[in-house]
Amino acid sequence: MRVAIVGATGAVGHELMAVLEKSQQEGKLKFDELQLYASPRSAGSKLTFAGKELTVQVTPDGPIDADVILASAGGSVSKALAHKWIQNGAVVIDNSSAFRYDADVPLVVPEVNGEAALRHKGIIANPNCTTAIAVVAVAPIHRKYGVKRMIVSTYQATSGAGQKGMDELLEQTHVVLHGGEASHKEFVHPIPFNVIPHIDVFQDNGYTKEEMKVQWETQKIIGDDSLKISCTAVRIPTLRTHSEAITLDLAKPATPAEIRELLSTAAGVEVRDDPEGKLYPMPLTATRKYDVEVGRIRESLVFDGGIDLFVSGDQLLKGAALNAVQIAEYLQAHGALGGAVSPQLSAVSP
Ligand code: A2P
Ligand code: 11C
Repeated sequence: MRVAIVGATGAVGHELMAVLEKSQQEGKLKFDELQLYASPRSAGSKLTFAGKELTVQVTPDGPIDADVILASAGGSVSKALAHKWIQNGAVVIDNSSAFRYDADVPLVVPEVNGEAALRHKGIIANPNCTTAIAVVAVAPIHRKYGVKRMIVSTYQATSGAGQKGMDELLEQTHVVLHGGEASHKEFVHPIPFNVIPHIDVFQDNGYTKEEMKVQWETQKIIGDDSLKISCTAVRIPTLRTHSEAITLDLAKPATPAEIRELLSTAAGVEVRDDPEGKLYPMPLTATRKYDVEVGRIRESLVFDGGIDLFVSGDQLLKGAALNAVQIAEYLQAHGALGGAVSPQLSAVSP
């Protein structure tokens, strides 16, 4: 069983390696070869996986001889190359938005619609981070109570713009703290001490593409096009955890206690909800955590029988790398991935 990472030197690539290592140690994803790819800029550089040095290679413009390819080098790279990578039978789990809305490409969050992954035709899409983080909390509620309408306001970390986004936050904060004026490149305005209600490009309806992705992708993952979602997506000066305030209008009324009880056993969720004890989801506590924190669960004052809640989830983990590896684990657990497995990982030389 051979795994490849395209975009191994990026922020998500880094997390993919960490999540893969843990998954292998825990016996979840069994594989015996890891190939690392990035742009020509990084070719020849070394990255350590499970105590072994692996060499980063130039991303091929043709087939990749692997069983599964975890791609996180951006939409344009995936769009141009993914169909070539899979010519020898590999499956791509793609972190970009290049294929998410194609009818024959499953869009998968394993806790919600893992079985959709089994119907792939060579490409499986990993959702937008904002959607993946929200949907682990909302899907169980939808299954039991029926979500009719959903209002989401996001607080999105700079990691959404990759390693360069996090670097810009740290560097420009340093500039401001030393009396300078912040500049910006990865974001549309300076990010230190600011919030920016503009992520991705504006659409004709006045919403940004990031905001529309939350509707398009949630509908596809949950399998319900009648679920209406209004989203306001906002970039904030944090490093790597997205938070979201979510209001749900439910078909069947629910109490906060019922929702707390339901989510306490939901996969991928950690209920963190004790306002008296100052316990609620926050980037500070959700960062580097696999589970999405859910709290501030309370009755909606707008929708009768509706619910308000707050979630925080690590953008690089459930929002990207972790979800991708979980899809691979799901495929393997269902006999849909990988051949022979040896206990030792063999390093791949270029
Ligand atoms: P490189 O480090 O060689 O530029 P991030 O999202 O953190 O910015 O990371 C992007 C990842 O995608 C990096 O690993 C980067 O490699 C890789 N990448 C960017 N452009 C290409 C390309 N044209 N072909 C292959 N990989 C690319
Ligand atoms: C952000 N959600 O926070 C974006 C990043 O569709 O995969 C991921 C964009 C995507 O900037």
